[in-house]
Amino acid sequence: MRTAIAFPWYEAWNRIEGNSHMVPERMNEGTTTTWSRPREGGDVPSTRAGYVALVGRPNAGKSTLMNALIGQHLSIVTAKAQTTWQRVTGILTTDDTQVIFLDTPGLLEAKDLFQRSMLAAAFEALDDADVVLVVVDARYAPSARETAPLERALEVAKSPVHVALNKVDEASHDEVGAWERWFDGRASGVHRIAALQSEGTDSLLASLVTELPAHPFFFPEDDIATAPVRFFVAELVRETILEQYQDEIPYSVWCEVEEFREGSDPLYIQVNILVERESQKGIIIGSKGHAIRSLGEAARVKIEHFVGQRVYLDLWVKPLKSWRKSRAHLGRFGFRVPEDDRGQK
Ligand SMILES: Nc1nc2c(ncn2[C@@H]2O[C@H](COP(=O)(O)OP(=O)(O)O)[C@@H](O)[C@H]2O)c(=O)[nH]1
Ligand SMILES: [Mg+2]
Repeated sequence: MRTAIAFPWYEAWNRIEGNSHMVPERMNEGTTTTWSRPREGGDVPSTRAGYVALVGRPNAGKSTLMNALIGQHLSIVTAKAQTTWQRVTGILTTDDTQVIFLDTPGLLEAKDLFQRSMLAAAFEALDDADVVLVVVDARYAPSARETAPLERALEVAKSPVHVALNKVDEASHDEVGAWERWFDGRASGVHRIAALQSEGTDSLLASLVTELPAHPFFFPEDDIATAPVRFFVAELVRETILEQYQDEIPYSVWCEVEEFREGSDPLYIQVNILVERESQKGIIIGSKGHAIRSLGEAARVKIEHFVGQRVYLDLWVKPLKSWRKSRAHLGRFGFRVPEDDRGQK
């Protein structure tokens, strides 16, 4: 599925960076599927390009790894499980290779429509991948709880599978060895890494690249993502909510950019924080507004770093009753609500 790429990212990003000349005209048409560099002779492209899907259990370090490989904080990361809710695409381009990473929500036992939508995003990425990169938290032994969801993913994977045994900075020798034995015969390559320290990531990347097909680049060389800046801004607010609030609050919140005032200085951005229940609004705001002020300050610093300019962040909290249970709301927010899910709760 490599059609209908969304391009507002380029416009906003390049405006911010002042690089608008780097956006090919036709990228703005919205339906272009490929973009190729000039080829050197014959029909075989001199470049490699393809999709690598990062899949694995919640908290394995998939997003940390993608960010380390891209060299940008694109996909949000927290110590809490289930941080990534939707697929996030990150693009790494070198002279002759373009690797498009698909970061995905964790493989979990999906209990409701919301979780099934997250799982669907992970499986969709598996389907789109030229290489599947299974990321494992090697601090835990390969118990049935850890391996059962991986087995299901491996069953549907049609492309070569590589494994990143992550967090080797903290994992014991025994656990790492046990995982290597478990993947023996199940994967084309097993790599020991510590994504947080970018340890082992270069040689992992080199192995992934050898699996990619000869193909023209899919995206312009300067692009690092396919989603609009608005998506990343909203995600940074949600990341900060995951960091600053407890219990069910971070899982009841969806953030969306309501207004992004181009050209303003500081850049005015209004983000709506949608909560499931009226009572959660008070918790987000906190006594005398303390909580939301601290949220706003921390999120603003992250967003300023991301967009490279001063930002005025205006946060609004609004109830959107039971949005996690609504097909319509989930669909509008970009979740992959499974088509055949109507009968299920
Ligand atoms: N010790 C250690 N922690 C890591 C490493 N990679 C990721 N983490 C931590 O694991 C947690 C989950 O990471 P995240 O990337 O959000 O996992 P995801 O749910 O698989 O995307 C975060 O607290 C990361 O800082 C690593 O190599 N070593
Ligand atoms: Mg993640």
